[in-house]
Amino acid sequence: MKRILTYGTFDMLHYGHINLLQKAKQLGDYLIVGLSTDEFNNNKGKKSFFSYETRKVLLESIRYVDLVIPEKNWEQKIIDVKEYKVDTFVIGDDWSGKFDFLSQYCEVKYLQRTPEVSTSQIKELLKNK
Ligand code: C2G
Repeated sequence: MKRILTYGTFDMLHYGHINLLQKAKQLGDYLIVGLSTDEFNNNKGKKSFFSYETRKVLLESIRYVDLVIPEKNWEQKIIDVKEYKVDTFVIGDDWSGKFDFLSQYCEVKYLQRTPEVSTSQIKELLKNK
């Protein structure tokens, strides 16, 4: 069984996220998503609209997602890759090159980001309504 791992905040879930998750799942058989906790989001300089628990329920309802784990810090990726016997780490190409260090533990793939949609854009539209 080919195991895939990705990470993200996945706030205000939209089709850019779904595209990424669908493409990630197509790379293997089992998709693990490391979901940024509210505390880690602060560390990332992001404030999500939905809480970790809400974002987790939404992610778990997506057919491509097999397991959601908390992403609490930048350092856990190597541990997660080993613990979950990950074959491929995948993330959007807005992170291109940033996680190449994982290539000694698993395959690393950067997938094309879906243009023209983002959580910040959706928040902006809602604010101006
Ligand atoms: N994404 C995408 N297309 C978009 C928006 C997002 O493909 N229009 C992808 C991102 O590239 C990422 C995933 O969806 O792979 C989740 O995006 P975010 O929630 O913005 O995640 P981010 O804040 O980039 O967190 O340790 C890694 C970080 O936790 C990644």
